[in-house]
Amino acid sequence: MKREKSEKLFIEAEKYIPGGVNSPVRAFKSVDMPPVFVDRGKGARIYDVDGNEYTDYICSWGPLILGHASPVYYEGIQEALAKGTTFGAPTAVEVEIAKLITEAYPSMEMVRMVSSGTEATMSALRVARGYTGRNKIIKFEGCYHGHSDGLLVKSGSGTLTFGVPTSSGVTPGTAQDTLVAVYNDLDSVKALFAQNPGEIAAVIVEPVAGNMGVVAPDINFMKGLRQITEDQGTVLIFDEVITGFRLAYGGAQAVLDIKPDMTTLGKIIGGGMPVGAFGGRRDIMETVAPLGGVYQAGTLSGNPIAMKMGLNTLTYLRDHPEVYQGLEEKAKLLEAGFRENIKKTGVKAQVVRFKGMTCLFFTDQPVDSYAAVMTSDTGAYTKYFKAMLDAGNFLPPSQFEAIFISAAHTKEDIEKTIADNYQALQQLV
Ligand code: HOZ
Repeated sequence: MKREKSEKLFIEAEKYIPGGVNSPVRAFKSVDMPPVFVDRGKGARIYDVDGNEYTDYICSWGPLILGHASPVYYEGIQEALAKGTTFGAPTAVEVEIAKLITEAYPSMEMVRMVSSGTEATMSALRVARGYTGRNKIIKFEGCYHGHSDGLLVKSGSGTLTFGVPTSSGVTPGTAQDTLVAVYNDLDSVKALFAQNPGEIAAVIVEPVAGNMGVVAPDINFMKGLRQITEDQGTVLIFDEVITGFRLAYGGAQAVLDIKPDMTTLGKIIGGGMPVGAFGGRRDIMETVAPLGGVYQAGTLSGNPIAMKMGLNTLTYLRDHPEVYQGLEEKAKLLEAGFRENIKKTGVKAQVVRFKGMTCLFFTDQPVDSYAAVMTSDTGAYTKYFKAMLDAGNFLPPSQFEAIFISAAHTKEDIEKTIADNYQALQQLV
């Protein structure tokens, strides 16, 4: 596949933008090639600036649950644009989406809209600290909660991909309030509580880890987190920026049947626009300004165009529960096909799937922990990625990211990808 225009654009981009990209995970650096510049998308497909067509398994890193450029996202948008794009004053659509979110997530009695997942998690932690009057938080190694200082400690996603799980520029003072535990290991959490009695404001966790590839939660671990945080008066925050409205309409908390104290959302709730949200129990959320002393604000928070696109998406998902059944069926098909190909080719690889989220790890160890994730052969992933890209499959350019599918992907798309997967794995033998 030729990508001359992409290559030229990248050379130009590198002159003005650090690494030529506006978010590191887009750089394709870890798969040792220049990034693909996208021209347009439709349904399950994206088309690059050279005219190459791909089936998209990134889906903008999760938001596009209905595929690219679905008319659902755009309903009423021309009219909304004509009225003006931002006012810095409340609009009716903000109330509508807040109502819908709180109905879908009973644990979120109140919600505040922001413009990204990073803002959502950063703000949720401030609220938890304000509410409890404590400073320390617990996060898990390999979990990624955006790029605010205190959360860039032993993080996932791009930080893992580029080997900087703890970012430079984070002060020791900030980092010392972030305690790091082991995902799926309750004893590691108990030990931190024992070492820091009465000091832990919040435990923040991805209820299904999706930023170190995909690691499914051990249900007893998650239930244990709920119990210990309840016992210790610590705020349990589910970071559902990825899993919210994706695993199920009610997110991972509905699937796992666990009620956190606070939840962060993003991605899908914006219908492709930059939106995040944090919310939780009323008594906790009433600490947020102007009701309480925890300050949080944003010029474009609750932007009416973004809210309308989010509302369109969420309303559609509420009214079409078959979307979730379809996503899971397609993910199961992908899982079964990949497993069969691994068996036939003898390549050392594992498939992890949780509901509609999937990941293929190049390791011979079952992947149920960060430690197992880290045994993956990233060189093998690079070769695999390139072969899949040339066959027309747009996979995440990193071993440590999830495969996302959308309602627009068909069974035939998945079957073609399984066939391409076989050929790509053969090249690794
Ligand atoms: N970190 C997100 C994927 N796990 C994508 C957002 C980004 O970093 O660009």
